[in-house]
Amino acid sequence: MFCYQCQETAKGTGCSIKGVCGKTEAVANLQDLLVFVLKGISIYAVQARELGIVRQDIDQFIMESLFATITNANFDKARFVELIRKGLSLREEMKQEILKAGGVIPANLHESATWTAATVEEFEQKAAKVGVLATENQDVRSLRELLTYGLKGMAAYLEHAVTLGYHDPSIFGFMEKGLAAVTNDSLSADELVALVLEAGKYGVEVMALLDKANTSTYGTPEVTKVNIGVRNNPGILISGHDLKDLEELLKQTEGTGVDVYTHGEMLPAHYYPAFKKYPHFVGNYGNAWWKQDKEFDSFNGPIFLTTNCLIPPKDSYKGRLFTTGVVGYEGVQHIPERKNGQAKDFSALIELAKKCPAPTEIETGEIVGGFAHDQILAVADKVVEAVKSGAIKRFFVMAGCDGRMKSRDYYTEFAKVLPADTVILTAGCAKYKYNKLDLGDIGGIPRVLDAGQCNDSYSLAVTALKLKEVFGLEDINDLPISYNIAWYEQKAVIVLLALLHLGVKNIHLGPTLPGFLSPNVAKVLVENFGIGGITNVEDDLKMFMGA
Ligand code: FSO
Ligand code: SF4
Repeated sequence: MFCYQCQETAKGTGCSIKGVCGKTEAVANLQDLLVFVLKGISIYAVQARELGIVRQDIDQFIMESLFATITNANFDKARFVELIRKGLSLREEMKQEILKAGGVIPANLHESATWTAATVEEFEQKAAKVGVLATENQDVRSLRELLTYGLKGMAAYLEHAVTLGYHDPSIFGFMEKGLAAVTNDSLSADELVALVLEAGKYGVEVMALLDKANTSTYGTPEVTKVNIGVRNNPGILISGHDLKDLEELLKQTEGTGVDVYTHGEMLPAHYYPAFKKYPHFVGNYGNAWWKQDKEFDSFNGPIFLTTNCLIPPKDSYKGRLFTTGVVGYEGVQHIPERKNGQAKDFSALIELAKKCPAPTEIETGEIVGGFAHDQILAVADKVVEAVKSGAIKRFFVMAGCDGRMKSRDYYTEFAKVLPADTVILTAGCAKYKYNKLDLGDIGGIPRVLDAGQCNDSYSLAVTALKLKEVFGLEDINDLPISYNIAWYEQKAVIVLLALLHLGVKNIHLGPTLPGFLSPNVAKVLVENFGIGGITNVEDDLKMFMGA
């Protein structure tokens, strides 16, 4: 195996024996083979699109499969075998559609479009040969993987939008174009760079689509105080990012005496008007994903993982864990998909919850969030006034991810030393590094403004664009905003590419730069976009404040 798609990759260069995330060699290789098959399907899908043929089921298969290979989503070997089999059969269907429409299949297609096999042993043999290292030139490999990880992030955001009934064929089209392109040996480095930047354009579009899907379905997030303590009833803990799963769970638990709590990235669900009406939607339990091994234990009741952010479960709570959608883990109960528009069935979780003790309290109090773009725009006058009067000197976008590494304490320290006339704009689970510090407010504007999930990073871009307009600036980089972003997995990659597309420069990424950036690719990003890493709190603060 060789995987270097996330920030925690072994030694910053690549996991080659077992994933730091817990992914086994067998699963890592099968994920590579699945992506290989998706590239083959995409080669046909691109040709089919030119002939006016679009197969929505195949588009969605590609999207869901990419999502399943994101860090911490699925550890279940059997699931990948099943997806590879299905992929091979859909690839054949796509090819037949082209032939039926009078298309000619080109000779010398990439192997991903022609290789086939049926047994798990054959899959495993092939899987070991089609991974990241199959591309020998390290710069080409770096660009191909940067694009692929961007596409994985894009797939995750798109999946959430599609689940709520929001589609955009052009995003599927780009995803397939990108996957097909990474098999093309004749593309130059410049052409690959152009595709990476184009991914950023679709990154903005997919985030805008998701924003529309979420707000049209569940209302506009409101500034909200979220309880972080517990009650005495049994509870179900829901994590991941899928709001539709949450909606159905809240409906089905209503009146059962079972409370519902959020964990990790589900916290921002409390900001939506649609979910506030449920009195048994009690609060948020715990912190970011990586603390789940302790917090799932003390929660005492069933835990429901709707998307990525699963870590290999401890035996002490494995029997209380449920997955759904793209998430999976061998031996963990999986809630089947919706059929014919019917809601998922959560009765197993509810029955189990009734037999479990109430959660053990680990914290008390409240945290405040819900500063999505509409809320910030509602107080735009106040914000503009505060900037003009000098009460707010600078905004710091500190969105992104949290993670296990000790070096991430940097972000807590950085938040603590930021001058009192600065405001943090956040989204994603990075917020847990400072959302429980008492950083106060500036004339009623809290110093940490949480826009929501990493899925809501779009909100921060809208806020920046709006401020640029209000201040009458030509360039988004003339705003008093600095970007000190923490990354972990592939959704952060598409957010980064989206910000680059919007013209944002001088983004600092930490706690380490991606291991998949070769020195030359990193140089391109530094020279063209001023991308940088982090050093230490003191020096970085001086650098950001222009001292
Ligand atoms: Fe965090 Fe990143 Fe959103 Fe993750 S922002 S780390 S596993 O993406 O999912 O919460
Ligand atoms: Fe390693 Fe990250 Fe890949 Fe897991 S996802 S195998 S931790 S690089």
